[in-house]
This record gives sequence, structure tokens and C-alpha cells, in this order.
Amino acid sequence: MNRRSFLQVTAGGFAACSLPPRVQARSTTPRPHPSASQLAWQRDELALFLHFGVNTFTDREWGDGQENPSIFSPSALDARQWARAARNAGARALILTAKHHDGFCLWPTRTTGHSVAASPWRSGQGDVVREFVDACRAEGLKAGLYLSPWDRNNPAYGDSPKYNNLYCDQLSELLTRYGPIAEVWFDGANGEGPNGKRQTYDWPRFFRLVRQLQPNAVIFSDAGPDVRWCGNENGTAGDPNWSTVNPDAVPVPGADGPGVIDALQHGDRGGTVWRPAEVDVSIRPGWFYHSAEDDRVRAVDNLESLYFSSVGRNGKLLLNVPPTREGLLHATDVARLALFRARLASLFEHDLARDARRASSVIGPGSAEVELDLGRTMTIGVARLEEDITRGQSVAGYTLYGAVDRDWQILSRGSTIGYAKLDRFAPVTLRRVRLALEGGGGAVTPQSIAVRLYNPLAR
Ligand code: FUL
Repeated sequence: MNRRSFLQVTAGGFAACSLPPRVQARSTTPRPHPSASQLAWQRDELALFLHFGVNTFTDREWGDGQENPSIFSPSALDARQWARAARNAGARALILTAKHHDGFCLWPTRTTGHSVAASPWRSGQGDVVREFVDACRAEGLKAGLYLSPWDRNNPAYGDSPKYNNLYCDQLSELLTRYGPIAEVWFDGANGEGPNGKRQTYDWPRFFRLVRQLQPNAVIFSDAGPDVRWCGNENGTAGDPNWSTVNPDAVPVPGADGPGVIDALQHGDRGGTVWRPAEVDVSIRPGWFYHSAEDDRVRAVDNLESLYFSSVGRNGKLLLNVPPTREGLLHATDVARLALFRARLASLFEHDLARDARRASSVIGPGSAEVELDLGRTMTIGVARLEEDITRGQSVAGYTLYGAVDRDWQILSRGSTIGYAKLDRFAPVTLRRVRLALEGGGGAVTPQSIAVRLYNPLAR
């Protein structure tokens, strides 16, 4: 299967079913729903994250800002290789650490001397961000950038107005020099400790600046405003995972306190703002490349599980694959990515519900049902449920039943669905499937639900 047919299988859902006439329970409450950028972001499903910088050369995860720029000397940097590997993995976007906590800038910035311009790489004439963005464009991928607010090198850090100005200058360079940037990634880390520097970030100003310079970019942080951190770095969105949030629950990036992680993991069924979860996780134990971890690259089964616990829980998967000291993705990681892609493509190749006869009915206020007749008995072990999220997220509970005839047995049950909900169950032979849906306080429209069924034993 090529990329195009894979995309049709996984993304073409609502058009593929021939739907019965419209029966819709009425809702009076307007639900939050995604902007065009948020929708495109979610439909991309998979992006790769690239942690690269001085830590790659010091073998550390958090640099202290004292690194000599001369250590940055990738011997064979090839951003096209990164982008090709990402495309072959089925990713549609890449995000690069333009600056990590050590403050070393991967582009020749005017704001500090602590950058690639002071390194021997390309005789100080290089620009990793430029090569990265060009490679993304050449491979048809969206480019995103991470600019760490915490900066352990810059002397202005801790002098709040001064550093905020400098940080805005850095953002402005990144968002004006390189064409369209699809995602701006603000992490919330700050390891200064009780006696460390205290910097008060001007988040509203940072966010406004991104909006002004790149109106189509999505802004990621714990506090959005467009997409939120999922609350952990182990590849697991919450269950349930609502894309709606109460913005007061996590007011700023890096906020902590009771309830924050829970709010990030689960969102809020009654939330007033659309802010879906991004699940960032590394293919290796560390975010940066360490040769000692070469035999600890996630296996394909593990990567498949990550897909289920991120995209399959209404999230987006941001999978980190760190370049080596050569400036290349490691052969093991590249091979694993290709296997991951092949695994998903074969699992989701045949939607056994595609030609099913389908009936939908509204049972009562906030409750509805979809019934499928597959036409013959089939072995099913994976279900992919989807809500048409252009209308928001309505389903708050569901039960999926299967039967050869009318002897219904429960296949899976869950709470919300959202963009996608993936359920695995012991493969079972059946001909009929029934999905009972409960709405979250408002209407649930059965026509806006897609049901796809797969046989995991057939691949
Ligand atoms: C965190 C950072 O502290 C880690 O080093 C890594 O960049 C991760 C994705 O975000 O905030």
C-alpha cells in the first residue's frame, strides 16, 4: 500500500460510508470546535521531534549553558535524511529544537553570540534551522520549531523585561526568516531551583507575537492556547481525553499544583475552549542522542502501542528521533520508523466495515445507536471509532457490541471518542456490530460517527 491509499483508508471515513437520511437529536448548547489549523494539526496524526544541539556532543540531556560553541561540529549533517525518514514513517511534520535550555542557537541569531555562527560547523556560516526548513519543504512536510524559554546561557535571563525582549527577538527571527512555520513549541521546564534566577515570562506577549507573525501556526504549551501537553512524557494520553478544556485549570506553561496533570491528561468534558492534547515521547530513553542508548530504541510493538495510546486516544503523536553527532538519524531508528509505518499500514489496510450496511437511530435525548451489517461473518479484533470533530466532541460514553446474528456480546466500551478512539479486543467472529452512544450532556449525532473494523490476525 502506498502513502496515498494509506491516508484514504485512515482519514477518508465519513465520505466512505453511505449514510442514511439525517436523524439528529437537537442540541441547544454550542460546543467548542477546532480552528482550521487545529484540525489540520490533528489530522496529521504523527510528527517527529528532533532534539539536537550541544547536548548531542556533551552526552547530556540538560546543558548548563557553559558549553563552548566549538563543540558543535556535526560531521555529515543532512537534514534531507531526517525529512526522508520522517516521510517514510508517515509523519507529516517535524519539530526541531532551535534552542534548548543551554541557550545554544541552531541559527545565526543577532541576539547572542552563543550560536552555530561561533561553531566550526560549515566554518561558522551554517544555519541548521534553514537546512531543516528547506528539507521539510522538499519532502512535503510541515516545519515546527521549539524555542526553550528557559535559557541557562543568556546573561539577560532573570532580568525579566530584558530577557522577554530578547526572547521576542529570537521568536521574531525564527518566525520571519524561514517561511511558514506550522507549530511553535513552548516547553514549561525550568530547573533553576529555589536559589536560581527568577524570570517572569510575558506569555501573552509571546503568544500574540506568534499570532501576528505566523497566524496559521498552532501554539503548543501546557496552557495551549492551541494545543496542550498531554501531561506526561511516556506516550500516553489520558482516558478519557477531551479536547475541550477549562483554561483556568492550567493558566500558564509550567504551572503546577493539584489537578494540573489530571487536567492535561483528561481535558474537561464541560470545557469552554478547544485545546487537543499532543503526546510527546522519545524513541529512545533520552531526548538527545546518546550512543549508549543505541540498543534501547523502541521496538515496533512498542511503537504500535504508542500509536494506540496517543492517536488512538484522541491525541497527536510527537515522536522524538534525535540526530547523532554526525548530524544524521541513526540507522536503527530509521529502520524502526519504517517498520512502524509498515505495521500501521498493514493493520489498517482493510477496513472490514467499509461496505457494511449501516443504520443509525436516535434513541432518546443524548443517546443514539449505529448498527452495521457486514454482509458475512468476519474476524474482528480492532475497532477505530471517529467523531466528526469539525462539530466538536460530543460522545461521553459508548459500548461496542458484536454478534453473528443477535447474540450480542460486548467488544469494548469507553468514554469519549473525539478524533479517533482505537480499541483492541480478543479477535472474534461476527457479522453484526452495534455501537451504543451517550452524549456529554448535549446531542449525539450518529451520522457524525465513523466505525472501522480490522482483523489484526490478517496482516
Ligand atoms: C522538556 C525538556 O526539559 C526536555 O529536555 C525535553 O526537551 C522535553 C520535550 O521538554 O520540557
